[in-house]
Amino acid sequence: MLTVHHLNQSRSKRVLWLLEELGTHYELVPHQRDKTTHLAPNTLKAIHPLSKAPVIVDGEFTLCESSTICEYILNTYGQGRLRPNIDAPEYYAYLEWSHFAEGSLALPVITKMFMQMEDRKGDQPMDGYIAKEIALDFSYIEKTLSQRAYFAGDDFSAADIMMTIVLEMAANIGLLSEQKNTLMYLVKIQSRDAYQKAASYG
Ligand SMILES: N[C@@H](CCC(=O)N[C@@H](CS)C(=O)NCC(=O)O)C(=O)O
Repeated sequence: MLTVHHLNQSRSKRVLWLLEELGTHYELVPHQRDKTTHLAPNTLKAIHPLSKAPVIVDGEFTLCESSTICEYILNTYGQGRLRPNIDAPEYYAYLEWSHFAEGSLALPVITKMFMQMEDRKGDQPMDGYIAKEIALDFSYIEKTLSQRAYFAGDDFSAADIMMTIVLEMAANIGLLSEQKNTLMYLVKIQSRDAYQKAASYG
Protein backbone atom coordinates (compact mmCIF):
# COMPACT_ATOMS: atom_id res chain seq x y z
CA MET A 1 0.00 0.00 0.00
CA LEU A 2 1.09 3.56 -0.71
CA THR A 3 2.52 5.31 2.37
CA VAL A 4 2.33 9.09 2.77
CA HIS A 5 4.80 10.71 5.16
CA HIS A 6 2.79 13.66 6.39
CA LEU A 7 4.33 16.61 8.21
CA ASN A 8 1.81 18.75 10.08
CA GLN A 9 1.01 22.13 8.47
CA SER A 10 2.86 21.33 5.27
CA ARG A 11 2.59 20.68 1.56
CA SER A 12 1.91 17.01 2.26
CA LYS A 13 -1.73 18.11 2.60
CA ARG A 14 -1.65 18.17 -1.22
CA VAL A 15 -0.93 14.46 -1.43
CA LEU A 16 -3.57 13.53 1.14
CA TRP A 17 -6.09 15.72 -0.67
CA LEU A 18 -5.33 14.15 -4.06
CA LEU A 19 -5.61 10.63 -2.65
CA GLU A 20 -8.90 11.51 -0.95
CA GLU A 21 -10.26 12.93 -4.22
CA LEU A 22 -9.34 9.70 -6.01
CA GLY A 23 -10.53 7.42 -3.21
CA THR A 24 -7.16 5.64 -3.22
CA HIS A 25 -6.25 3.72 -0.06
CA TYR A 26 -3.09 4.85 1.69
CA GLU A 27 -1.29 4.63 4.98
CA LEU A 28 -0.52 7.94 6.68
CA VAL A 29 2.65 8.21 8.78
CA PRO A 30 2.56 11.45 10.81
CA HIS A 31 5.66 13.54 11.56
CA GLN A 32 5.49 16.57 13.86
CA ARG A 33 7.42 19.78 13.31
CA ASP A 34 9.82 20.82 16.05
CA LYS A 35 7.90 23.22 18.30
CA THR A 36 10.70 25.81 18.36
CA THR A 37 12.34 25.63 14.93
CA HIS A 38 9.27 24.39 12.99
CA LEU A 39 11.65 22.14 11.04
CA ALA A 40 10.91 18.51 10.21
CA PRO A 41 11.96 15.90 12.80
CA ASN A 42 14.73 13.35 12.22
CA THR A 43 12.07 10.69 11.59
CA LEU A 44 11.58 12.27 8.16
CA LYS A 45 15.32 12.31 7.42
CA ALA A 46 15.30 8.58 7.96
CA ILE A 47 12.87 8.28 5.01
CA HIS A 48 14.47 10.75 2.60
CA PRO A 49 17.82 12.62 2.73
CA LEU A 50 16.17 16.02 2.07
CA SER A 51 14.05 15.64 5.22
CA LYS A 52 11.11 17.47 3.66
CA ALA A 53 7.45 16.66 3.26
CA PRO A 54 5.77 15.28 1.34
CA VAL A 55 7.47 11.96 0.76
CA ILE A 56 5.68 8.86 -0.42
CA VAL A 57 6.80 5.25 -0.50
CA ASP A 58 5.05 2.93 -2.92
CA GLY A 59 6.70 -0.39 -3.74
CA GLU A 60 10.10 0.33 -5.24
CA PHE A 61 9.54 4.12 -5.28
CA THR A 62 10.45 6.63 -2.59
CA LEU A 63 9.51 10.03 -4.00
CA CYS A 64 9.72 13.65 -2.87
CA GLU A 65 8.49 16.91 -4.54
CA SER A 66 4.74 17.30 -4.40
CA SER A 67 4.27 17.90 -8.16
CA THR A 68 6.20 14.72 -8.97
CA ILE A 69 4.23 12.79 -6.37
CA CYS A 70 0.93 14.08 -7.82
CA GLU A 71 1.96 12.99 -11.34
CA TYR A 72 3.03 9.58 -10.02
CA ILE A 73 -0.29 9.10 -8.22
CA LEU A 74 -2.27 10.19 -11.29
CA ASN A 75 -0.22 7.88 -13.55
CA THR A 76 -0.59 4.95 -11.19
CA TYR A 77 -4.04 5.35 -9.63
CA GLY A 78 -5.75 8.18 -11.53
CA GLN A 79 -7.44 6.25 -14.36
CA GLY A 80 -7.57 9.49 -16.35
CA ARG A 81 -9.12 11.53 -13.54
CA LEU A 82 -8.10 14.96 -12.21
CA ARG A 83 -5.99 16.11 -15.15
CA PRO A 84 -6.86 16.85 -18.79
CA ASN A 85 -5.86 14.37 -21.48
CA ILE A 86 -2.50 15.15 -23.03
CA ASP A 87 -4.21 15.99 -26.34
CA ALA A 88 -6.84 18.28 -24.76
CA PRO A 89 -6.39 22.07 -25.12
CA GLU A 90 -6.49 22.40 -21.31
CA TYR A 91 -3.49 20.11 -20.82
CA TYR A 92 -0.84 22.81 -20.99
CA ALA A 93 -2.79 25.12 -18.69
CA TYR A 94 -2.87 22.19 -16.28
CA LEU A 95 0.89 21.73 -16.62
CA GLU A 96 1.64 25.44 -16.36
CA TRP A 97 -0.28 25.95 -13.11
CA SER A 98 0.96 22.68 -11.63
CA HIS A 99 4.53 23.94 -12.03
CA PHE A 100 3.82 27.63 -11.42
CA ALA A 101 2.83 26.81 -7.81
CA GLU A 102 6.32 25.70 -6.76
CA GLY A 103 8.40 27.08 -9.65
CA SER A 104 7.22 30.72 -9.46
CA LEU A 105 4.71 31.49 -6.72
CA ALA A 106 6.22 29.72 -3.70
CA LEU A 107 9.44 31.77 -3.76
CA PRO A 108 7.95 35.28 -3.33
CA VAL A 109 5.23 34.08 -0.95
CA ILE A 110 7.58 32.19 1.38
CA THR A 111 10.25 34.89 1.17
CA LYS A 112 7.62 37.49 2.10
CA MET A 113 6.53 35.32 5.03
CA PHE A 114 10.10 35.34 6.40
CA MET A 115 10.55 39.04 5.64
CA GLN A 116 7.48 39.79 7.75
CA MET A 117 9.22 38.11 10.70
CA GLU A 118 12.14 40.57 10.47
CA ASP A 119 12.54 44.25 11.23
CA ARG A 120 13.03 45.77 7.77
CA LYS A 121 13.27 49.33 6.53
CA GLY A 122 11.57 48.26 3.30
CA ASP A 123 14.10 49.78 0.89
CA GLN A 124 16.48 46.87 0.30
CA PRO A 125 16.73 45.20 -3.15
CA MET A 126 14.78 42.20 -1.87
CA ASP A 127 11.84 44.39 -0.80
CA GLY A 128 11.45 45.77 -4.33
CA TYR A 129 11.96 42.44 -6.05
CA ILE A 130 9.53 40.50 -3.88
CA ALA A 131 6.90 43.25 -4.10
CA LYS A 132 7.18 43.18 -7.91
CA GLU A 133 6.87 39.39 -8.08
CA ILE A 134 3.89 39.33 -5.73
CA ALA A 135 2.06 42.02 -7.70
CA LEU A 136 2.73 40.25 -11.02
CA ASP A 137 1.83 36.76 -9.85
CA PHE A 138 -1.36 37.68 -8.03
CA SER A 139 -2.67 39.86 -10.83
CA TYR A 140 -2.11 36.96 -13.27
CA ILE A 141 -3.88 34.55 -10.88
CA GLU A 142 -6.75 36.97 -10.29
CA LYS A 143 -7.24 37.49 -14.04
CA THR A 144 -7.17 33.75 -14.71
CA LEU A 145 -9.76 33.05 -12.01
CA SER A 146 -12.02 35.79 -13.39
CA GLN A 147 -12.14 33.84 -16.66
CA ARG A 148 -12.48 30.22 -15.55
CA ALA A 149 -13.76 28.17 -12.63
CA TYR A 150 -10.52 26.26 -12.06
CA PHE A 151 -6.88 26.76 -13.00
CA ALA A 152 -6.95 24.34 -15.93
CA GLY A 153 -10.43 25.31 -17.19
CA ASP A 154 -13.96 24.22 -16.33
CA ASP A 155 -12.91 21.17 -14.35
CA PHE A 156 -11.18 20.73 -11.03
CA SER A 157 -7.74 19.15 -11.48
CA ALA A 158 -4.57 18.38 -9.55
CA ALA A 159 -3.30 21.82 -10.64
CA ASP A 160 -5.85 23.27 -8.19
CA ILE A 161 -4.39 21.09 -5.45
CA MET A 162 -0.88 22.32 -6.26
CA MET A 163 -1.96 25.99 -6.32
CA THR A 164 -4.27 26.05 -3.30
CA ILE A 165 -1.62 25.34 -0.68
CA VAL A 166 0.50 28.32 -1.78
CA LEU A 167 -2.62 30.52 -2.02
CA GLU A 168 -3.42 29.56 1.57
CA MET A 169 0.07 30.60 2.68
CA ALA A 170 -0.47 33.91 0.86
CA ALA A 171 -3.87 34.42 2.49
CA ASN A 172 -2.37 33.73 5.93
CA ILE A 173 0.12 36.58 5.54
CA GLY A 174 -2.45 39.02 4.16
CA LEU A 175 -1.49 38.99 0.48
CA LEU A 176 -4.99 38.24 -0.85
CA SER A 177 -7.05 40.98 0.75
CA GLU A 178 -7.61 42.73 -2.62
CA GLN A 179 -7.94 39.55 -4.69
CA LYS A 180 -11.72 39.04 -4.90
CA ASN A 181 -11.77 36.18 -7.40
CA THR A 182 -8.92 34.37 -5.72
CA LEU A 183 -10.61 34.59 -2.31
CA MET A 184 -13.93 33.29 -3.75
CA TYR A 185 -12.04 30.47 -5.43
CA LEU A 186 -10.39 29.52 -2.12
CA VAL A 187 -13.74 29.36 -0.31
CA LYS A 188 -15.16 27.15 -3.08
CA ILE A 189 -12.21 24.80 -3.14
CA GLN A 190 -11.91 24.48 0.63
CA SER A 191 -15.51 23.25 0.82
CA ARG A 192 -14.67 20.04 -1.04
CA ASP A 193 -15.07 16.91 1.12
CA ALA A 194 -11.65 15.58 0.12
CA TYR A 195 -10.00 18.88 1.06
CA GLN A 196 -11.73 18.85 4.46
CA LYS A 197 -10.59 15.30 5.12
CA ALA A 198 -6.98 16.12 4.21
CA ALA A 199 -7.07 19.29 6.30
CA SER A 200 -8.35 17.35 9.32
CA TYR A 201 -4.93 15.68 9.65
CA GLY A 202 -3.38 19.06 10.52
N1 LIG B 1 9.10 21.91 -3.45
C1 LIG B 1 8.89 20.95 -2.39
C2 LIG B 1 8.95 21.68 -1.05
C3 LIG B 1 9.04 20.74 0.14
C4 LIG B 1 9.11 21.52 1.43
O1 LIG B 1 9.81 22.55 1.52
N2 LIG B 1 8.42 21.03 2.45
C5 LIG B 1 8.40 21.72 3.73
C6 LIG B 1 6.98 21.71 4.31
S1 LIG B 1 5.82 22.60 3.36
C7 LIG B 1 9.23 20.98 4.76
O2 LIG B 1 9.27 19.77 4.76
N3 LIG B 1 9.84 21.70 5.69
C8 LIG B 1 10.48 21.13 6.84
C9 LIG B 1 11.94 21.41 6.90
O3 LIG B 1 12.47 22.09 6.01
O4 LIG B 1 12.56 20.95 7.86
C10 LIG B 1 7.52 20.25 -2.61
O5 LIG B 1 6.67 20.83 -3.28
O6 LIG B 1 7.33 19.13 -2.14
